[in-house]
Amino acid sequence: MSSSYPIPAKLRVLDSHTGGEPTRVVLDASLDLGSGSMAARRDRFRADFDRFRSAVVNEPRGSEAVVGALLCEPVDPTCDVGAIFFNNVGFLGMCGHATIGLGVSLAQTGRLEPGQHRLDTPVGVVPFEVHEDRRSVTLENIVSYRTHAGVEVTVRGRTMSGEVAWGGNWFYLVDDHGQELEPENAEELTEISLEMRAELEAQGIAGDDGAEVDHVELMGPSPTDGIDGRSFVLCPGGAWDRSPCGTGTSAKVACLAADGKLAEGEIWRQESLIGSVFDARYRFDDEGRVVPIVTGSAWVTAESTLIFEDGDPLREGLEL
Ligand code: PYC
Repeated sequence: MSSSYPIPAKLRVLDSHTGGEPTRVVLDASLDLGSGSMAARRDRFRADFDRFRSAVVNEPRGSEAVVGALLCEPVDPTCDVGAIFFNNVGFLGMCGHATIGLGVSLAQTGRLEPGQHRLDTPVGVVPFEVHEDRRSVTLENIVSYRTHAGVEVTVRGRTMSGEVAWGGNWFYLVDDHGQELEPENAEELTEISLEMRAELEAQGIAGDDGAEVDHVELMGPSPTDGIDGRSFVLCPGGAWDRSPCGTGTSAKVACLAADGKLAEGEIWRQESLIGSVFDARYRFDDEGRVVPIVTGSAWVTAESTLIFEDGDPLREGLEL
């Protein structure tokens, strides 16, 4: 962190939730992130402004579930919006629920018209459509794919087999975990998923270029007709995603496509632990790669100004 960087006294934000998962869009941070690519700007954010990240999303102004979206000028000239996503412990590549939250928040407050837009992110360009209701958004995620199948982990004496896939973040997806995916089990599911993640790390299982597989996605059946699967997603900072997780749904779709279990254009409806739903499908790009397309809805919860008073011992947030 650059110790000379002052947390601003005030910061305007838009808060929303997408299927229960909070997003905080930062409107006017004016951080000097340089003139490089979006990934280089994310790296500069991480290196020089990490206290800012913590101040915005952590308690007492946020919570471990909040994903921040720093609104920035896009680098790609075909884009009209840029964003860098971050959470209680660091940075995300892409974030599906936050892209939906961002689109709805900007549309509901008159900053973006319904229609087609293009979001520049550190991991690629994400075209998205804000629908006329200004409530729902369809995003075309970056190319998603499975890198490993049949990856075994043993936790509490049970050996499970799962897949590693990229959907804008790295996921370990497991079906045969033997757990009930119910909200009252959230604490236990979190513990088990943390143990699985530690086990993956101990085995040296990683994504491309040695990237940490920092999300765990437990899949199971839904009790509701018309829903194809329920997911519990553990996020990098130990929070669980209240939404079905846009990048996690993308990773799932990539795995289904790899197994020939979901055809191009066919709908996969994935719900979260609390029953919120994303509709997903995919198309093949020119190189035959899977491009997930995810639709969900968000609700604005606040248009506010965060205040960082001089002398507040928690000005930089509480990093637990
Ligand atoms: O929706 O992609 C997502 C996401 C990632 C982490 C939390 N939500």
